[in-house]
Amino acid sequence: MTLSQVSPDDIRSAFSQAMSDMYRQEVPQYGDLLELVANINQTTLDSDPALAARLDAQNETSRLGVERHGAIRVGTADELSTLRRVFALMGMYPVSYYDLSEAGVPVHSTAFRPIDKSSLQRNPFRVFTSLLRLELIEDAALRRQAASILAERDIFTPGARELIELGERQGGFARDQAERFVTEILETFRWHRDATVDHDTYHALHAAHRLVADVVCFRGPHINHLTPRTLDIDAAQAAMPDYGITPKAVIEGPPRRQWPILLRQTSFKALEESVRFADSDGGTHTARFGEIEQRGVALTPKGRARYDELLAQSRQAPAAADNLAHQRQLGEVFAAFPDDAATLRREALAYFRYQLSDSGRERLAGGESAPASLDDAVGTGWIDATPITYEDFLPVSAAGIFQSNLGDTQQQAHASESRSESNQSAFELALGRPVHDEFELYGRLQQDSLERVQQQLGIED
Ligand code: OOG
Ligand code: NI
Repeated sequence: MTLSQVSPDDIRSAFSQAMSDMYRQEVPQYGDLLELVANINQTTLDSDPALAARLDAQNETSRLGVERHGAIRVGTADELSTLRRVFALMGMYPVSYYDLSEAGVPVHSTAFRPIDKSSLQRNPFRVFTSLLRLELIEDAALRRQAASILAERDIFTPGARELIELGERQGGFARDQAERFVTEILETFRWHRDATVDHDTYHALHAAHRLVADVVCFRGPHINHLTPRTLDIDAAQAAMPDYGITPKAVIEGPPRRQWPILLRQTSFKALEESVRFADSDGGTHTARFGEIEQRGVALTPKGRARYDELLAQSRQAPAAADNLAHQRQLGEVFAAFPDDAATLRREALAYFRYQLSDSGRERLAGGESAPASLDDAVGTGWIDATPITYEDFLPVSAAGIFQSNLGDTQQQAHASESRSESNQSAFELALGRPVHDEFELYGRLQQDSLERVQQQLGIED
């Protein structure tokens, strides 16, 4: 990047805003959802000064109002790898591999997101991106037909393709180029009510799996939801009916906690939208829905293994009928998971960012020296340890979100949250590079903060 170039963080922010504006036009209920979440967040911050202070210390208050994730589904390796190049120009990189086929959904996925501290702080926009696995369509003729339909489409405008090349050649964009880039790329995510196939083809693909029809029958990977971040998802779920929104039955992920962990999500049903088929037949298609999420601290591999165990244990009980009962069941099982910052940190269950505290700074200036051990320095208030926010997704929750939008008749997900290696290399081949390991990224954020504060204090280790 040279001096006259726009930072990828600015491009990502502009793109995220443009996407939000477009989606608000396309799906008016999304506007209601934003309003609901903004109200809940304000009330939560007003009534919980400790939480407000914690978010401030994490430098997250400012990003909260712009924080979103979106989701798209693509059909070919070329579409996926070109999107990787597009997102890289916005400072977004593929993190983690999610195999949804274990839950009966014929896709595998990654999430494109910023990875370094300042970019995450600026705007953590993420796009959950799924690649359809055509090989899971059983009927060989239908599989070939789907592949040839996909081979004929280009989900990028000619202008977008030119700008991708240009941006890569220059190592970034000048301001006017960046603006054009955002405008051109937005086209890829737009909803088109004109399907590219006739009614019969749509039905055949739909019968194979609803997602197959959604990916194959349209001109591009329409954004299917944009999710704002709430600070209190239980309150948001309860308030949804007041805004004319019907939530799915249960909140996915861990239960409510004093120290929130990972990710909790709820969504509302997909909209039934009218479409026009290539033979001018009319019909409907459901693809787009609404979702809200609450984010907590990122867990270490040890914490995550504990989470997976408890989640699996909670799933042995018969499914609860409503969210209150579900949360009660989950809460009982998760009582075994520590719920205070000191234990989460000491037992290395979660990642923390270390910073010299105000009082540490004063004491240092006054000539005092800090305790040599990290635990003592945290215990005596020299160093603040604040939770590092989870920036990724959970496969079981994602499967639950997919399922709830496939209609209640389809089976519930029962995959484990554990990582599957099986198809990851095929996905990475299509993507054109390996995905980042989320644990490595969180570990590095923690380690960088630790080294900085140790240097400030002159502590060795
Ligand atoms: C993606 C569903 C997964 C999440 O938040 O877990 C997801 C999709 O429906 O395409 O967005
Ligand atoms: Ni989502």
